[in-house]
Amino acid sequence: MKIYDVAAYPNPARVRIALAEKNATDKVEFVDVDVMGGEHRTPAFLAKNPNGAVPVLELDDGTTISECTAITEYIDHAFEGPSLGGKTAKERAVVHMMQRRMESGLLDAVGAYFHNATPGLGPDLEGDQNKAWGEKQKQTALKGMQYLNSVLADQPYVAGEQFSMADITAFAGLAFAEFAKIDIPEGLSNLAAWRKTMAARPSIAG
Ligand SMILES: N[C@@H](CCC(=O)N[C@@H](CS)C(=O)NCC(=O)O)C(=O)O
Repeated sequence: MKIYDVAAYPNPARVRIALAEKNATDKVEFVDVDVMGGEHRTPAFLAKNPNGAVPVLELDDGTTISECTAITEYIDHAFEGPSLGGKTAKERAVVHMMQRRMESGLLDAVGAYFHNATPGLGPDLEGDQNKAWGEKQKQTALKGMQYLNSVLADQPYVAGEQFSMADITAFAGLAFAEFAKIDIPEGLSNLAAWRKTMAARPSIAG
């Protein structure tokens, strides 16, 4: 199976962390996509992901799967190792709820700020910016950080007692925020402590 991505980007990082958690990184062939050169917007790439974004998982039978959550679901079920999506009905529901909160309220909000209110990927790729929307999404991301800090006051991981894909999404969101120069508000001590623990995990520290 192949993963089309750009190694250092925040969404591809989610999938790479998931693979590392399962000790399965070497089961995948990584294909570098020239995003800065616009390769992700060519007809050939849009046939793999009509949203024109990385990462994309391509199975050996030719099936293409985009969206990190869907790719992580595949990885979670295809490989042995710690569960990333929860085991019981309740665990799975809570993981998906929190993963989506971390996506819409943090990672995607940072992305919207980066692509709309900063130079983003540069003038060739950011042709349709909406600065006001981007700034609004920065506020959403800051609220998301406050929310996450409150969640982590009562539990060690984003979705409860176990590490999950919700932690991966949140960690990628904070990394993207740092890259986009969104300062994490002062005093979010639970968030800071959790982030330090995450950064030390072998799947993330490398
Ligand atoms: N919701 C998507 C987001 C994918 C995404 O936005 N990927 C970024 C890289 S981190 C991308 O390809 N951006 C290209 C662009 O903005 O033109 C997922 O979960 O995979």
